[in-house]
Amino acid sequence: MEKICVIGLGHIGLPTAVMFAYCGYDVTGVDKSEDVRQQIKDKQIETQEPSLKDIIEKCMWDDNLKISDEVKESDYFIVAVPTPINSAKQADLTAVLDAAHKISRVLKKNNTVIIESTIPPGCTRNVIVPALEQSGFKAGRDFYVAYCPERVLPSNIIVELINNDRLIGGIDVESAEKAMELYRVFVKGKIFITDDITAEFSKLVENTFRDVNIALTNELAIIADKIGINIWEVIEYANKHPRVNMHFPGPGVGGHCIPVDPWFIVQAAPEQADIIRASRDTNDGMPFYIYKKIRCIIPEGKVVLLGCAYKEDVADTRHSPGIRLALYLSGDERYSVEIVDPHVAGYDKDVYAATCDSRLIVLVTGHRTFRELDFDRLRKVMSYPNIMDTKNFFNGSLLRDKGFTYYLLGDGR
Ligand code: SAJ
Repeated sequence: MEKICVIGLGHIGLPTAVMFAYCGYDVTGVDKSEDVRQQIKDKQIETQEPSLKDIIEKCMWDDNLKISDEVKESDYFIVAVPTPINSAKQADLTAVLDAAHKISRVLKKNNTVIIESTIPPGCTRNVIVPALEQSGFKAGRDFYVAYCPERVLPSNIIVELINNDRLIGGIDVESAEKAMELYRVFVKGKIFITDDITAEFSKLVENTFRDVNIALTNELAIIADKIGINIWEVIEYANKHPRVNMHFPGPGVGGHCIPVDPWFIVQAAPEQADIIRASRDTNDGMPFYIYKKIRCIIPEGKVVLLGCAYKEDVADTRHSPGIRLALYLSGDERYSVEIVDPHVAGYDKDVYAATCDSRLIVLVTGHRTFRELDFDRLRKVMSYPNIMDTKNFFNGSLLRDKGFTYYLLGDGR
């Protein structure tokens, strides 16, 4: 059976490696982290994907999923390593280049190299291909190169890997077709073919579209607070229009993609990307805006944040708005802050213990377990019954009936 080497066993690389192994390929999963490799071997991975662990077990039992720290000779190479931004908001391509150099040392004629990591436009052909050609082989002539972005939602990865449409950008048509043949073994969605730069840019645009639209609603929420209207009602009514589908305000934008990908476009066109940069600044400014609202609600005292994961029902805190908000509060001697998060290790799990003597609860992440809170009990343990809701998560009138003072981001009060 053909061999596939997947480099980077994170949120995307591991499920991708497992899918190909499940389809019978001889897959080697490579990760530089000994902890990551050991967790996979011991089937102790942190995942919200129940089926993932079962599939890993099966593939390792069938011995067509091997875990290694070394890039091995293969027919296909898939690069799924992180591409974070550095402090200058520029793409950090260290991991992608490291993977390309390691591939170049084992590359053979007619191999196919596929990049899944999110990268700035032009990176495949101007940065990665030259690194691969250090093998002595010529891209397009001796081996194939394609860019194939993923668009899966963490916590639903396996289903979306199989069913979502995929876009494949080849450095030439043959490269795109080689990659399409490979993904067709498990992708049931449509597969669209284009060139590498168009595929790179499309991925960035998908997430930039989301970031800009979230920024619009965050700016509207701030305006609604100023002019005294409820932005959530406005969005509900605006979305009744057959061609309007607004996003929603919140405490900021977290995760490893939405807050990062737009900066790759700004980097490619710094003079032109005004709306994109301004949207990033708006979204990144939301934790501080929430902090200023807290200062207007209580002059001092204990604040409890419900949630620090970047979004509901995940354990990921990358670029998390809740963590940023907690830093503002803990840096202000007038406040003490505690975080309750049922999913993220190292934080309180007992809301009632954490909210003892608190003056304010702030809903930051809409974990579904927060829907079962006993507010009568919370009312008894808090010293002041204040609740701020940054996601329109709770039923404000019910809380007011229970004696809470309920504050909602963007409702003009
Ligand atoms: N958020 C809002 N308002 C909204 C939607 C989201 O404030 O209306 C916030 C969330 O709370 C979170 C952040 O934005 O902090 C990101 O949320 P997300 O739902 O976009 O979650 P991600 O980053 O896990 O997934 C996105 C998805 N991209 C798009 O929806 C265009 C996913 O399909 C991508 O695969 C993923 O980024 C990625 O890996 O690129």
